[in-house]
Amino acid sequence: MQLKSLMAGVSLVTGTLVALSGTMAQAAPVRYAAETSLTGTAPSAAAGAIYVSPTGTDGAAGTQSAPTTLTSAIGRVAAGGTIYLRGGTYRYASTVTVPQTSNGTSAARTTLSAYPGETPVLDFSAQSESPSNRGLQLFGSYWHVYGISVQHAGDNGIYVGGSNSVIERTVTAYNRDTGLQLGRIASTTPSSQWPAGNLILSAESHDNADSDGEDADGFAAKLTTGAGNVFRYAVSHNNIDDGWDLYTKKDTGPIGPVTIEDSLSYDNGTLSDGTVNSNGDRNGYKLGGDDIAVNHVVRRSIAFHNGKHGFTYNSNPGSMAVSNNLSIDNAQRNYSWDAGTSVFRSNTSCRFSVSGSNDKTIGNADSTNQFWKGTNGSRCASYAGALRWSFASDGRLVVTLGGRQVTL
Ligand SMILES: [Ca+2]
Ligand SMILES: [Ca+2]
Ligand SMILES: [Ca+2]
Ligand SMILES: [Ca+2]
Repeated sequence: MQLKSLMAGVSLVTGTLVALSGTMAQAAPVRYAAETSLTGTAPSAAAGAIYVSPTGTDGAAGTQSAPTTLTSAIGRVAAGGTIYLRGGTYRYASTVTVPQTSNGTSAARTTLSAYPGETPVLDFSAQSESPSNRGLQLFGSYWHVYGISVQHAGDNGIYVGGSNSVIERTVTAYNRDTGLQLGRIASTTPSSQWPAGNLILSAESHDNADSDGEDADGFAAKLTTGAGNVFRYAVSHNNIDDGWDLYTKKDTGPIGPVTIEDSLSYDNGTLSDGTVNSNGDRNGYKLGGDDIAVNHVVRRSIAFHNGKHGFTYNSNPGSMAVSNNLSIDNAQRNYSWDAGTSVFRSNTSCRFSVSGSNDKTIGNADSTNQFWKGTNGSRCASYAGALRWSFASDGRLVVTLGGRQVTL
């Protein structure tokens, strides 16, 4: 039932999002299969790989014919080695951790990948909702995680505490805190060792929800993250709190600058089944906290039909570079900045069916922007209609509005 419900949810959200009504059209689960066909940037078959299957055993050799378990494979993989997860559902009651001592190198990341053409799903339904019940914890550095779904964890689905890893084509869904979150390994971890230089690539995060509705975002690099973390071609939707959250707090100090590019955030604040929690913040991209300046970069990204603001500075008074973004029909402001010295270039704001509020920006905004102050600018004519998206075989995010491909 768990797999079935994930498949149903994924097929639903990969269908058509009708802009005017918010109704999702039905669609066969075709894209889910295509998305994990691994024909694009997937790691190629590696000699000496360790094979893992849902029916593997700890003591098995880890060959194709004698697969082992994920936890055993993590314990024995060499730096730069490869673990293949065969398709199917892996049920865990305890967190799976890649320890801080397990590192690849910049020349050869250690790979944890779906076996080509297959879909491994790590399911943590057996966990209760608790901060100590994360799904997959990546504390090692220089890893490449590819093509894995993590669902129903009692806290984050995937938590990245290490640095310089690539997290690609993952799907984090129905977890009871943020789907994919970056943060320090322990409360004693110094800020010099906060996770840095990670790339979240062609990843999807949806329907994550905590019971009080306050914390579960799609993606978060917040509170205790270092410099150089990048989200590219990432899609966050139907999470109970925000699509992205870059919150920073006085008691832990500023996080490092984050880059979000070529990404999509839609319908956050409302789960796919229609659930809304009044505690949810519901922003597409929440870019700050506690009046702390951090100079994030947000470019070529789309906020669509989120329950509060599309892009919000959220009290970040820094100099963010905000360029070539598109924000449509978010419930309050499409762009919301009340302070700071951010630089805005070539951003577009449109309203077709949600009245909302006028955009507000403080900082350096020139005439290349078309903000919404009661009327649509000329560029909006190209952006009317239903939202659809998919990942191209090379991992690029392809978004269409009204059947027209969006190029920002
Ligand atoms: Ca948590
Ligand atoms: Ca919140
Ligand atoms: Ca909570
Ligand atoms: Ca949040």
